[in-house]
Amino acid sequence: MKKSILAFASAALFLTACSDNATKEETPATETATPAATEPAEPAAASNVAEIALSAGDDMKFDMTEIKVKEGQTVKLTLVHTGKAPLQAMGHNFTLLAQGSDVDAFAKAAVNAKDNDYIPKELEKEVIAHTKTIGGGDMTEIEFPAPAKGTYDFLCSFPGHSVMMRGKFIVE
Ligand SMILES: [Cu+2]
Repeated sequence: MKKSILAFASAALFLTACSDNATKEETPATETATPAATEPAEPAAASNVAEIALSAGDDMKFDMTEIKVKEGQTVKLTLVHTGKAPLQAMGHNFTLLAQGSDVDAFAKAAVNAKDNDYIPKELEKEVIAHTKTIGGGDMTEIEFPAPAKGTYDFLCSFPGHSVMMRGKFIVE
C-alpha cells in the first residue's frame, strides 16, 4: 500500500515538474508554508535581553527587592537615583555578588573603599557586576550576562546603605 502511494507521489511530482504552466498556481502555496514553519525560532532571540529598571531615592530604598531574569539572558540594568541628595551624602549603586559571598562582610569592607567607588578591591572577585555610584538626579546603566541559575544577593555598597538596600537577584 505504502509503495503505491509513494509511486503515485513521485509520479505526481514528475508531472508537476514537467507541466510547468498548468500547475504554477499550486506550487507557490506549498512554498510559503515552509518558511512559516521555521519562523518561531526568531522571537526567542529577541527576548534574550532582560531590561531591568531599578530606582532608589533619598529614602535609601531600592524600589525592588527581588529581580528575576532567565539563564542565558543579557541583563541590561538601569539604576536611577530619584532623590536630590548629592553622591557624598546619599550615593547609590547596584552591586551583584557571587553566591557564597557575605553581604554584610562585603558592605563592611566597602566602607573603606571610597577611592574605588565603594567596591573593596580585595573582594572584587566576588562581584558579578556593579554600576558606578551615583547621586540624586543621576542614572547609570550596565550590561552583563546573567550568571548560572540560582539566587544571588545584590546591595548598594555605599556606607550604611546595605542594611536597607539589598535584595535577591534570581536567575531562573
Ligand atoms: Cu545607596
